[in-house]
Amino acid sequence: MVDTILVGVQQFTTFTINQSGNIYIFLPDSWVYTASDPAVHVTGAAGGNVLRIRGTIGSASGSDPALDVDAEDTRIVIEKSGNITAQIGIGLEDVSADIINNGFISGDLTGILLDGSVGRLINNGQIAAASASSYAVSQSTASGDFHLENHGVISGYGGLALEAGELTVTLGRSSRIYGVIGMLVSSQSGDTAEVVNHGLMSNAAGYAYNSGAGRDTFTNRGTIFGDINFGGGDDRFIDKGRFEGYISGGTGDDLFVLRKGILVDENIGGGTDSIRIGVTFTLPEEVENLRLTGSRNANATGNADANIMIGNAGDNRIAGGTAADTLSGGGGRDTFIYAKFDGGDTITDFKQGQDRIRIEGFTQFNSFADLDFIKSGNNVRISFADENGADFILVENQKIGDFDKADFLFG
Ligand SMILES: [Ca+2]
Ligand SMILES: [Ca+2]
Ligand SMILES: [Ca+2]
Repeated sequence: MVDTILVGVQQFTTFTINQSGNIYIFLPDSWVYTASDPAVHVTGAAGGNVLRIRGTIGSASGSDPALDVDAEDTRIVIEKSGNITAQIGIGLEDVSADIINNGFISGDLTGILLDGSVGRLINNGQIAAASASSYAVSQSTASGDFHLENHGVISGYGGLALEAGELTVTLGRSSRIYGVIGMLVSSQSGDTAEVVNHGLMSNAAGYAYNSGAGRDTFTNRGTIFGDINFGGGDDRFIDKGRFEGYISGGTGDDLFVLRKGILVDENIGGGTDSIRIGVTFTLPEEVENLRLTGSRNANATGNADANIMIGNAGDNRIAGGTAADTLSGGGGRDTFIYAKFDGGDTITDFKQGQDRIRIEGFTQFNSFADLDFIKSGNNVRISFADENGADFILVENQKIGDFDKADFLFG
């Protein structure tokens, strides 16, 4: 039998809940305020309670949370008039809980401490951390599944400090996350973090998102001011909004699907990384592969790595740069750029009468008559052996007789 208990207390001593399975409604004019002990303590034996906070809960100092929950399956609803202010606003340790905040939670150290706890946090109100280097929501030990949804304001030195486990975060249209660090994800190898941002992450001086060794999948449909560091793992960033910052994929094979050119800072040897983008783009160092998306006429330029470069349905200029690059134009009228000392490149889908090869930088090979064509299986190898034995273009699925001077540009 579930009892609904109306709590109208106004007291300076701890309000203790030690019975299970009830609904406690803290009335709007209720308050519990302590010096350092928990203001409201749900003891370990008192599982399955619902707390609806319409009044004020607070403590002045001390390491105990103002709302200290030691019981499993607690549902906490901070209603609009609800207000929690302390060193640590709400604290949960190794328990499962469901927290919905529509009110105001403020902690000097942290607004909500989810120490090893699993469950769900939905914020429609405000969660703030006051002091330097503190986070509004902090999960300080590894845990299992955790789902966080924000439609309100989360602010502090840092917004969210989470352990990944299996983390899903949804930041809605009205979500605002402010801080020097927006989200810190202390993930381990094998952890996953899935984040969708529809709102604003504003972290002008630091990281909007800074993750660890786990696998991150981050979709941005909102606005991000600040840098992103994905750390280890095969990470994926899909930008469909506005992103103003630097991005680093760290180790692993990372994929960035971008709307516009951004600053990419890949670690040396950070896996095989790929960028998909619909506009002219030059691969930054240590990003290997580039695919143009959509149908806009755009150019793709590689770097000193062996690149896989793929054009889109539009007319593309595709230049692999040095090392052994693999170039594909896709549809449209594409121009493949080959410069002296570029090494041996392969063109996979040359279309006669449609695509062209521009040859640059040679002194002796500057007309069609200067080119050497050698049959190589189903392919044709265009060689520049007179000048540099390492330079050639392998054009797949062609016959020597297919080529004429209209296929080439020089200079
Ligand atoms: Ca990575
Ligand atoms: Ca194309
Ligand atoms: Ca290259």
